[in-house]
Amino acid sequence: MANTTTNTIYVLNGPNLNLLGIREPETYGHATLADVEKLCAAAAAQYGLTADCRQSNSESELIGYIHEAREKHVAGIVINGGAYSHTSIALHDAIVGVRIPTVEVHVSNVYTRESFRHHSFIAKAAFASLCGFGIEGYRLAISGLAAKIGANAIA
Ligand code: CA2
Repeated sequence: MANTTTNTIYVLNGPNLNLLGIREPETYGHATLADVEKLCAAAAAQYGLTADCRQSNSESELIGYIHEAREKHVAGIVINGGAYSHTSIALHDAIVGVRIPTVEVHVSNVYTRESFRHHSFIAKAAFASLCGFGIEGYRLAISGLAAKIGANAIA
């Protein structure tokens, strides 16, 4: 059977990102996860893509979503792995394993924060990483992903 990719992208948010806008606004801003998902839907639509947004506090569930992306022939992945970015070889391996173009996003500038946030296992598996743009980073990630997969802006 032909392995045709769909026009769906997965936007995956990891642990504690459900708290966006609820606490620590000085670090993460005032926008909520619902705002992020709305932004992603609109940004994806500009390229004729559909953003399927998921959030999980479970490493295992996030790995399941990445595997599901391959089974469903998803065109690309935008992932904010939260703190698992800094710890999870398993997420790294899942992204490498599915061979789907993946962009890493962080809301905050992880390099101006604690040194334990300076390393990302996900970054080694992603074709690009963005941080420090606040939730605008998701729009930039989708735009870059669209270019990578050859999805053009629609009029
Ligand atoms: O800057 C990012 O997007 C992070 O991925 C956010 C993670 C953090 O562990 C990463 O180092 C960088 C944290 C998720 C959000 O956690 C919150 C906790 C309390 C209130 C609001 C958000």
